[in-house]
Order: sequence, then C-alpha cells, then structure tokens
Amino acid sequence: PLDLDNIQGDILVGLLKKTETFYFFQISDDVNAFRTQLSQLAPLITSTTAAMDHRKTVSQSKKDALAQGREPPVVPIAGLNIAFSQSGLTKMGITGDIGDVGFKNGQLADALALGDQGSTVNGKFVPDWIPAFKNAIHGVMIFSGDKQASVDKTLAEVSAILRVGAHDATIHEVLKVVGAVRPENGHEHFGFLDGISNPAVEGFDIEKPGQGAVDPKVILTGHDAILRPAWATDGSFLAFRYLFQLVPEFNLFLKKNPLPTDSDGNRLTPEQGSELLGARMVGRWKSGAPVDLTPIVDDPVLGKDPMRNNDFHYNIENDFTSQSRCPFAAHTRKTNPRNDLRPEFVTPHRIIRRGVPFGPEVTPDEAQDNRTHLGRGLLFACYQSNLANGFQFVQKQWANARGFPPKSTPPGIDPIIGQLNPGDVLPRSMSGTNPASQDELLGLPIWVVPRGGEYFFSPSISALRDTFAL
Ligand code: N7H
Repeated sequence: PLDLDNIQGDILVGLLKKTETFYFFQISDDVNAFRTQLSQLAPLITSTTAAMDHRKTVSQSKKDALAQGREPPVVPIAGLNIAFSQSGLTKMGITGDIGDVGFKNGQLADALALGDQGSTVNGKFVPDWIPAFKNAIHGVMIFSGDKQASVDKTLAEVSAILRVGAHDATIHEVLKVVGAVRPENGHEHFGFLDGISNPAVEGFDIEKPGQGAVDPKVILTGHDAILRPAWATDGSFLAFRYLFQLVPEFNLFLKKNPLPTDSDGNRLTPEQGSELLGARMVGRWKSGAPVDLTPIVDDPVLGKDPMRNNDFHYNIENDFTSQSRCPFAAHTRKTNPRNDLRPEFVTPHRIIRRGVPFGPEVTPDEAQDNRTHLGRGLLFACYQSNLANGFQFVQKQWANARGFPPKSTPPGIDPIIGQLNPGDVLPRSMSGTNPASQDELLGLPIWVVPRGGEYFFSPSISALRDTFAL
C-alpha cells in the first residue's frame, strides 16, 4: 500500500487551490542553516492524508449547508508543498543519481527541444523566457488556500522559519506568481472546463468510466525499476511551465474561421461555426463535454458528469480513420490518444495535471481591440515518475509531432500547445477541423507562449525530514 502520510498532497489528491502561490527561491550560501530549518518546515508540508482530509471537510460542510438550506460556508484551508530542482539538490549537498536525465539537465537546457521560441546568443540557444527562469532556481514552494489570507498566513509562518527578508535569510525569492480559479469556476482562460481528465492511480483512486488507470510507478518514484537513492522513494517529478495565453487573439481566430457545417452536414450560423471550431481544436466543448461523444451540439450536463465525461475512446463504431467526430490533432486527443494506440503505448505517458490559471480577466479594451494587453495564462504543473516518458514525451513526441497519432492523413500540430520540433520549418497547422473537408490544413497562429519553467523533484516528507534536513 502507498504511504499516504509520506507522499506530498499535491501529487495524488491535489491541494485545494481557490488561490495558489508558486514561490520560486534560491538557497543562500548558509546551506547548513537552511537545512536545519527544514526540520521545522517539514511538519507544515501537506501530506496526501491531510489533502484528503481537506477535501472531506469541504464536501461535508457543503452537504451540511445544503441540508440546512444555508449558503455553503468558506472553510479556511491552507496547503503547502515543496520541490527542488537539480541545482537545488546540488546546492544542499544532496548527492546520489536520481536517475532522470531531464531533471538533471533542467528545463532551460530543454527549451530548444521543447520548441520554445528564442534566439542564438554566442552560439547558444536562449529562449524568450522572463529573466527569473534563465537563472538557477533551487526550489519552489506551493502555497494553496481557500483565499489569499489563508495563503498569506502560511507564507508568513514559512518566512519566519527561513528568516526571509532578514540579514540571515536562508532563501531569497526569485519569483512569486499567484494563480487563482477564474470567476468561471474551473474554466481556463480560453473558456474551457479543465481538470476533467487525470489517470486513476491503482490502489489509491477508484477508476471512473473511461478514466484509465495507471500503476503508481507511472507517477511515483521508487516504485519502478530505476535505480535511485533510498531518499528518492515516494517522490514525483514536477514539470512546471509558465504559459501565457493570448485570449482575445484566440477568440478573434475562431470568429474569423467559423466552420460552415457540422459533421451531419447541417449549415451553421457564424456563432455556431466558431464555437464548433474551438471545441474541435480542444476535443471538448467549453462545458467539458467531449466532441467524440457529442460532435454536433454541446451537452453541459454531460460536461459536468464525472461518470460520463471521460467515457470515450476515439473509436466509436471502431472507426479510427475518420475525423468526423474529433480531429486527430485535437488537444485532448494529442495528449491522451486513448484507443488510437494500444494501452501499453499510452499508459506510461500519462501525467497528473495540477495547473491553475493566472492573470486578470480579459478587459473590455482588450476584447474591443482583439489584442492582449495584460499577462494571463496557465501555471501548468504536472507530476510523473519519469520526465522523458511524461511531460517531455507528451510535448515533443505527441503535441509537436505532425505525424502523431499515426493516421493516413497527417494530424498536424496540437493547436493549443503544439510547437515546432527542431528542424520543422513549416508553419503550425492541423487537419480535420472541417468535417466536410478533413484533409484540409488549417494554419494556426500561436496562442500559448511559454515564458519559463523548470523541472523539480517533489520529495517524500520523510526524505525532507530525515535526509534533506540536518
Ligand atoms: Fe491541456 N485548454 O484549455 O485548451 N487541456 N492545456 N496541456 N491537457 C486539457 O480533459 C490547455 C497543456 C493535457 O486525458 C483540457 O481535463 C491549455 C500542456 C492532458 O483526455 C483543456 C494549456 C500539456 C490533458 C486543456 C494546456 C497538457 C489535457 C480538457 C496551456 C502537456 C488530458 C480538460 C495554456 C504537455 C487529456 C480535461 C485527456 C486536457 C487546455 C497545456 C496536457 C481544456 C489552455 C503543456 C494530458
């Protein structure tokens, strides 16, 4: 059985994050002082057990309120997780080969291969990232809560332990980014319901129809065959990406390229045609309803129903060759191709996503000029036991690869997150958006812009307390 008191809570359960602050830091040269303080920090880390309790508390208080005909109260809840980069482990003097090349090299070294934009400076590729991510980041603390005040309370406690701001501070802040659920609860900035599909972890989750289950070794380190130091058991690699979204530009594109007809050949109004184009690019309607199950009209009840909203496989009537229901390159199909491949070729590449949106709502001015003036997007975060199989694979071999999934008509690039693999000089495009002309390529401007990121290791709480702490 999994040691739920040992595994950090964001991995298998997810911290409750109405609001969530990612606090990226460097460790000062007084490494021993920092490591001594870690023993005070370790008890504040939210374990899997604690994260489960948080969820129970919130759902119980909702039930009670409903039964008594009251508004559900806001229950104060705060969570804290911590993860380190390779440079952070090295700085702390934690040696031992953790057995993951992507982690060891760090994300900056991977930016070119991920397809991030950038330029060559003195023979070296430098991505167009914000400066904070072009310097060493030793670690990240994730503060979550029901409201900013709950986050701020934990931040103050942790700052006191680590003497942040004082002359003997043992860390300093590189960057603090605040994410929060949008007023349209659970929907990301393009307007689509997110966080619907994550794999069930065997022995921990009860699998829902179509969800797909994975052995814990796909997500947790120390459960697979890779040789690692003992302290690396019950951890997980955290891939973080600072992704900006160009929302007015995305909306303008949909407006300018409405689909003339749906897959039954019915003529569509421009509004219907634009809505359907967006749904076919994502693989789900804004409500979350999968286009594979409901290709003609949105079905918000289906979108919300966890027993049905993952119960699809892209092979209705055993037809893998048609894009009538869902384009091959739709974002959800690229990143989890379900029955397009045999399970043994999909399961090792599943990841657990725990991202949160950041930035303000689109202003009337931005909507008016169809241009982004304010930074907004997704603090993308996902967990896996192996970066080369997880995030790196999904981005490079699936989203960015024009030939994936393998079909007689090349799918093209994931319209949401696909980038050009090195050597690919063609513009971004995909097939299959127009059900009446499925081989036609649609050119795709860029709407998701990576401005930074890092690969971290989220250690077990015992590793933090017994190995990392002095
Ligand atoms: Fe994606 N979006 O709003 O369009 N994603 N994603 N993602 N994503 C998903 O099924 C989005 C990104 C995955 O199992 C949904 O839960 C945006 C990266 C995976 O069927 C929506 C960004 C990577 C899935 C979005 C972004 C992934 C998934 C549907 C960036 C990995 C599950 C909701 C700003 C490299 C697929 C759901 C499945 C679903 C959007 C990033 C991967 C709406 C806007 C970088 C594995």
